[in-house]
Amino acid sequence: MKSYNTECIRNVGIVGHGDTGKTQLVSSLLFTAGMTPRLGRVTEGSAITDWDEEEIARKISINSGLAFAEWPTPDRSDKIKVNLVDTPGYSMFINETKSSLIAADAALIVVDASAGVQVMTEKVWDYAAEYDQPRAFLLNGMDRDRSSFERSLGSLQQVFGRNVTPIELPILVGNGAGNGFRGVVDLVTMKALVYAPDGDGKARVEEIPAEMAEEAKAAHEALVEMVAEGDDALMQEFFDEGTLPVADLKKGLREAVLAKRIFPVLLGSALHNVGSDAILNFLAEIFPSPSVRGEVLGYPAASHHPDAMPIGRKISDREPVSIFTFKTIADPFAGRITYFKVVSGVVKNDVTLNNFQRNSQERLQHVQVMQGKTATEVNDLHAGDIGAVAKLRETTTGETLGDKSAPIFFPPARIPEPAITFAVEPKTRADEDRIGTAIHRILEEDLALRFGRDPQTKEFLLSGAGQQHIEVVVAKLRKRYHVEMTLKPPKVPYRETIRGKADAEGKHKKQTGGHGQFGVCRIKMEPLPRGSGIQFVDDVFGGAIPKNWIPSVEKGVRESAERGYLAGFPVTDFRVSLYDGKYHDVDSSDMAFKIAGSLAFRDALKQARPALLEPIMHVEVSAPEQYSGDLMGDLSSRRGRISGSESRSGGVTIQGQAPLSELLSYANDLISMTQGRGSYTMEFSHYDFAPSEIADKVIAAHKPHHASEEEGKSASA
Ligand SMILES: Nc1nc2c(ncn2[C@@H]2O[C@H](COP(=O)(O)OP(=O)(O)OP(=O)(O)O)[C@@H](O)[C@H]2O)c(=O)[nH]1
Ligand SMILES: [Mg+2]
Repeated sequence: MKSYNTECIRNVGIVGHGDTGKTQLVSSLLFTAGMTPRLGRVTEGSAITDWDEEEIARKISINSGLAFAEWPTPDRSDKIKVNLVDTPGYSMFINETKSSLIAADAALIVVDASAGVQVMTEKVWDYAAEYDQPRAFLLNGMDRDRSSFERSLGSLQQVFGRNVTPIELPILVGNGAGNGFRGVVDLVTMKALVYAPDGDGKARVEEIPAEMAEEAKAAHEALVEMVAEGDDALMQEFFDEGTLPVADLKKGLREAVLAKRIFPVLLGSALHNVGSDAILNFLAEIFPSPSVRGEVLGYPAASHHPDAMPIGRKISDREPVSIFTFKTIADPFAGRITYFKVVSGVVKNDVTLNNFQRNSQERLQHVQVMQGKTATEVNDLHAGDIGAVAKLRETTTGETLGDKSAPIFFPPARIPEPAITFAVEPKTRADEDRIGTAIHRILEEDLALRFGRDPQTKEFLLSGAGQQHIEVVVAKLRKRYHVEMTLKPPKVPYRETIRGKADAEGKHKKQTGGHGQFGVCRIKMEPLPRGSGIQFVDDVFGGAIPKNWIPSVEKGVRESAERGYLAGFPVTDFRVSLYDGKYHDVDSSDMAFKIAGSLAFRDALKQARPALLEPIMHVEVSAPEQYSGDLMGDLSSRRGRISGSESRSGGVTIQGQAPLSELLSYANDLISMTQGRGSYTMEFSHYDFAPSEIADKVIAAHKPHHASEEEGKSASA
């Protein structure tokens, strides 16, 4: 395998709403570039980047997939290596998209030409903007019956602004449906590109059809004007000549895209392989090479402080080696596979690098490039390239490795906290024994997943982005690791807090044989605003409790706050001030004061009018306009509050907030309400008091074992 220099590399994130054809597109591009002998198809389970068995079974992307196309350009003798990062579009798996898009230098946002902008279109736009990446759109599915170039373009411009500019126009026969989408007019070269449906993806170049000439000329001029706007010399040339030579137009477009002044729109049918070579030309010629995006910012490895001064690293072979890991695959047979981007320097096969986070050495045996699941070993990878390596000892996703002499730490993608928690139960004792190792591997792969144990019920808890996410994990556990788990109904992570103030004493005194135990503390407790957490204040004067026992009281308070009074949920948003106490020279101990702190806390909690908090989610629902009324009514009946709704190109997007407890079955309910045409996202927003009738039910269902409370009563009496 040839090795590619930085200037000959493009890293493109293929992103977009679910089911818009991203994975099919990647397979069609790979076939067009001659990378695969057959055109892989999602419907047949043969798409190159959906190779995981869960993906094949469900026909959706769950993981990001990696592939590359080698593609020639007119102005270079070498081919360009276009690395394609195919990402999931479903909201449940969108965290995976965010964490792998970080490796790209530009994003191709795939939009369904019959649906226009959808919920996840905006989300992935935001991710690309967060990473400061140039963006372009592909209106895919131009063969679909209900597709419309004008409507989709209108919806894109309405949401993302007038800088969304078509660089192609559709050539349609009849109404365009089925195979009536024949190709595109390339507004840069002003040629017609005509394709054989289900062919090799390469265009026959023709003159623009006469009936489109006028429309094409107007669109061409609009494009030229947009490009020239940012460049005085081009503007002058445009005024003098009335047009621009193709080479100048391309150069100007490249610069405008890089500067995020223009977001080009391309057209295609991934399914019928129409438009593919023009897309590859665009990715290779107009999208930037890694180096022209400038320096990558990192931090001195030693300092993880958020205010630390960043240091820049040029994407160049001449800089010290540094790589950033953006994905981990735990293969039960091949072991751990790590995807990484070479930020600087040249990574030679079998090199040993320093992991700056862990301060340990990792040997990169078998440096590879990926074509879906197929790995090919390479001798080296240059700055800006993307590759994979098997069997790193301890490195996981989001870490920086590099040359020991030049430490740097690239910030990882920020992934939100899980939205939902399920209790899972091992089917047998053997399953219980195996769960630990298996789940550990899956956690490494999936940054949006959490696993733990309920301190109260001892149940295993799995938290993730939604029910489907958790179901996929349970399926993986079964198929890959032969661990059988039963999924129980989802749990709402309620919290408890207080509404009033209290003053309490905790006294622990025991006289047994020799050494006694003695500790007394007095505390005040008061509520804090939502989101404050727990504050512990030392207000002890005159040594009523010696300094060294004060942390013991705090420990007692904090540990005790893990189980609330009402229903055993963690207590939060309060301040405890320790202001007095008593000690004994011989009998006082760390343990005695910890118990005293815990007793004082339990007593104060009871007095301070404990209350139940429930998580409130931010929800965004999109569906065809006709469902608007039903969806709003439904959200209100879920104790939801609607904060806005927007209509565009036949669709409506509704935003609002609702308690998580009312949304547990929303995924399924939405499907039946909208005949499967609605989609939604849900994100944790904040905690709020649960209304009393709800709180009463939750408390009744979670009757805590009152052991700790009994203990509290006897001791504080
Ligand atoms: N008619 C038509 N169907 C398409 C086109 N592209 C993809 N499809 C079909 O749309 C479905 C979804 O395609 P995928 O490539 O899996 O979509 P995706 O965007 O990768 O979906 P996620 O990864 O799950 O978000 C499949 O059944 C494809 O065959 C297209 O251009 N025209
Ligand atoms: Mg996909």
